[in-house]
Amino acid sequence: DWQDHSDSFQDVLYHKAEGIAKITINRPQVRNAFRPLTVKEMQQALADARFDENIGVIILTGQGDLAFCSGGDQRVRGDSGYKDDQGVHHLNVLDLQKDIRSCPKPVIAMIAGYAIGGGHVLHLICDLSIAAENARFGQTGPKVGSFDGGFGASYMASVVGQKKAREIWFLCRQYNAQEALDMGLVNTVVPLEQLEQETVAWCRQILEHSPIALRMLKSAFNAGTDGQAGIQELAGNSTMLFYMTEEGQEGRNAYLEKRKPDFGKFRRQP
Ligand code: 2NE
Repeated sequence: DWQDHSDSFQDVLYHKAEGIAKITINRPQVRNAFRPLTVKEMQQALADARFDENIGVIILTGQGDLAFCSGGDQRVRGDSGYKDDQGVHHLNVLDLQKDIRSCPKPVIAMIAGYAIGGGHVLHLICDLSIAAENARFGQTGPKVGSFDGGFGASYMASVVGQKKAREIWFLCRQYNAQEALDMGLVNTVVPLEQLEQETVAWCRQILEHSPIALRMLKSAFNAGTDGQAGIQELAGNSTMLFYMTEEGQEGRNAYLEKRKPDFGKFRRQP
């Protein structure tokens, strides 16, 4: 039973239940295209889920059966980004992508209908993607005068291979759920009516496992593709684990007690 935490949001629904947070883009009239406010609210919900100790896994999805997300709302696209109500131009979805990548909890895309353009990149960078049979995938950038040369290009190539990634971007075709499964773009395909049930089953299985092991693995996978920022995440987790040891705490304690640290009592592992 989902508990509703959407109160402060306009474009997003936010629910929690039994260790799972669910962030839903709620703009079905435009196939869940995002405007700057949508992205801002998704970032806020994601931050809440990250800092909520009871949450172990996060679902990202779109309202209705027709679309996960159709990318940036072209109606508010200005000359240098997407316009907010004050007229300021943003590409803040790139910040959201980084937030999803660096969130130490698994993020799962639950996809019914279209995942297109910037909406396709959003599912791509989630840790896992679960697709309904009616899901359709693709990029449109070169058709509408846009592109995502960040994760949208290089991370896509690491997921589906260089040839396929170039095909997806250069031809702007749409791919059905089975084709997406065949190229490793999604983890599984299920009948539409089972989409949420199956996604929750995957979440429950993840929730049975060690949070630190999952956290370390996510940052280890990121380290392989995210350069210095990926290494920083993995290293940050190492620091966290070191802080949890007596050896790490001896340094802190000695400093606070104004004495010389005694590291001699700790074994030097081979
Ligand atoms: C998603 C897709 C394929 C769905 O097609 P269909 O036939 O199911 O629906 P339809 O009739 O095209 O769309 C329904 C309504 O939603 C609006 C449409 O204009 C239409 O509105 P009305 O005519 O009923 O008033 N709508 C859909 N997507 C929208 C969008 N992105 N912005 C504003 N309104 C949208 C089909 O709708 C489609 O191809 N949509 C456009 C996909 C697209 O090109 N997205 C932008 C890519 S660029 C991007 O996202 C981006 C980036 O590349 C880099 C950084 C940040 C963002």
